[in-house]
Amino acid sequence: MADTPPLIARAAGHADRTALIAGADRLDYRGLLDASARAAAALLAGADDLREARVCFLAPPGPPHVITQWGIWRAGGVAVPLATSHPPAELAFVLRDARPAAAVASPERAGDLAPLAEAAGVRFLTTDDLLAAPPAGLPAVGSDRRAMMVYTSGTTGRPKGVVTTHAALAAQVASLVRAWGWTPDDRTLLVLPLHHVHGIVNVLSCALWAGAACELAPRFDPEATWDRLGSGELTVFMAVPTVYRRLIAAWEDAPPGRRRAWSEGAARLRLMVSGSAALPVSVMDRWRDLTGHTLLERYGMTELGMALSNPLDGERRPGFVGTPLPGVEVRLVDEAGREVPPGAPGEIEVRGPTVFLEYWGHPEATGAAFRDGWFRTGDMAVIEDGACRILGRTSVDIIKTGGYKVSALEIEEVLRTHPAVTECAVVGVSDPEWGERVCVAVETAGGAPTLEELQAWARERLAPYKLPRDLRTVPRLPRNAMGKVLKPEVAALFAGP
Ligand code: MLC
Ligand code: AMP
Repeated sequence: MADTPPLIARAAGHADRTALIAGADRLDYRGLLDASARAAAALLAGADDLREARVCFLAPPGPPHVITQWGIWRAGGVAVPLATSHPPAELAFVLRDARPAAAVASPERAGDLAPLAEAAGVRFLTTDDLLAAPPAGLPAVGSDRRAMMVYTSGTTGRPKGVVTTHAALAAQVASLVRAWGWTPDDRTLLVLPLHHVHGIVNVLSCALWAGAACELAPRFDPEATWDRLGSGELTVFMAVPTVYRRLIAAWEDAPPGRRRAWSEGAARLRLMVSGSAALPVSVMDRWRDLTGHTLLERYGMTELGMALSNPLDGERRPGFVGTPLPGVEVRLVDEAGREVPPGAPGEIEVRGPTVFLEYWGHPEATGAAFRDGWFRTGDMAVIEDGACRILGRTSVDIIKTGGYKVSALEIEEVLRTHPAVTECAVVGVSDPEWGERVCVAVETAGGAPTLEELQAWARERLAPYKLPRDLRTVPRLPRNAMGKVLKPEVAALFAGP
C-alpha cells in the first residue's frame, strides 16, 4: 500500500470498527473504504488519475463529507473544502482561485454551488452522484503529492490556499496521535467546521488514523454538545476557547439536575483540548470547576498543523502552549532571524515534515514565508521554564475572532469601495466571548449614508469576516504626524464593553 495515502492505507486494518456517526447513521471503516472508492471512480469518470486536479466540495459535517474527501484523495486529486457558512461571493472566489476540475455539493447545498460551478465552467456533481458510481481501478498516489488546500487569510491580498502534501498531513496526524495517546477505543465529537485544520486534522483525521470513532455534529449547539459530553460515551473533545465559553454559559443557564448529569459525564472523558486562539485563564479555571478537566492547550496554524502542546501527562500550565510536538522543530528568532537568548521574546519559526508545501499560485508569498528553510509564523512568544508562552502577533492586521483568522486589511479594502468612505481602520479588540472582536472606524465624506445604512452595507459584503456590530463613524481617525493611522489608538476607541 506504499502508493495509498497513509490515512486510507491504515483504514483496512480497522475494517469492522465504527468510523463515523451522524445522528442515526453509522459507517464502519470498510464502508468508508467502499464508499470512497466509488466516489473516486465517479470523480475519475474514466480517467486513470486526477493528477492533483483540485476538487472543491461543500457538504455539512457528516459521512458524505468524509467520503468525498477520501474519494478525492483516492482519485489522485487535491481536496478543497468550502466553508458551509460562506455566501456565494466567497465560494465563487475559491472556485476561481483554485481552478478546480470538479465541484461537489451535498444535495441540500447543490442549489448554492451548481450555478457557481456552471458560471466557472467547472464540472458539478452531488455527493449522491459520487455514491452511486460503480467501482473502478484507482491510481497509485504517492505521499509527496499534493493532498489538501485550505484557505486562510494573511496580511496581503485575498485569502490564499495553503497546500499540504499527503506526507505532511500524515506527519501532522501521526504527531498528534502519538502526543495525545489516541487509540482505537477513543470516541470523539466534532463540533468545529470542516474547512479548517482544527476540525479536519486534529479531530477527524486523528480519530480515523487511530481507528477510533468520530461523531459529527451538523453544527455547534451548546446544549446538544453537553448532552453528548454528559452521556459518558465520549473520550476526547477539542474546541476553540469561544466554544468552551459558550458551553460554560449553557451550563450556568441549565437546571441543577442537568448540570450534574453533564458534569458527571464530561468528567469521564480522558482528554479535553483547547486551541486556535489564546485560552483565557478564567475559562480554563471555570472549566475545571465544571468538569474536573484541566484543558490541554496547544498552538497551531493552517500552514503547520499543530506545533506546540502542553503534555498529555504532566503539568499543563495556564497561559502556556507547552513544548514542540514530536517531529516538529521550533525556534524563537529576532527580526534578523537570529535565535534569541532564553527568556527573550522572539518570533516563532517552525521546521520539519509537518510544514505545508506552498500558497497556491503565490510563489512570492511562499518564498517570503520561509527564512533559511524555517516557516515564519508571525506569532511572538517567549520560553519560560522550558515552555512557550504566546505573546501576540507581529502584525496588528491579523485578527483571531471566535477561532477564525481574519485580515483587517482585506476588510478595509472592501470598505473603501463604498463611495462615501474616505478612510477606515479595522482593528481586533480584546473580547471575553470572541477572544478578539472585529471593530471598524470609518471616516466619511459629505452626503454620507446614515450609520445604519453603512452597517447594513458592510454586513452584506463582509459576512465571512464576522463583521461587527461595532462599526462607527468618526470625524477623524487617530493619525501620527506623517498621516499614518494609529491602530492601537483606534482600538482604544472601542475598548470596554
Ligand atoms: C458569530 N457572531 C459573532 C462572531 N461570530 N459576533 C462577533 N464576532 C464573531 N466572531 C455572532 C453572529 O453575528 C450571530 O449574532 C451570533 O454570533 C451567532 O452566529 P453564528 O454564526 O451562528 O455563530 P456560531 O455558529 O455560534 O459560531 C460560533 C463558533 C464558530 C465559535 C461556533 O465561530 C466556530 O465554529 N469557530 C471555530 C472556527 C475554527 O474551527 N477555527 C480553527 C481554525 S484552524 P446574532 O446577533 O445574529 O445572533 C486554526 C489553527 C489551530 O486556527 O491552531 O487550530
Ligand atoms: P489559522 O491561520 O487560522 O490557522 O490560525 C493560526 C493562528 O492562530 C496562529 O498563527 C496563532 O496566532 C493562533 N493560535 C493558534 N493556537 C493558539 C493558541 N493556543 N494561543 C494563541 N494563539 C493561537
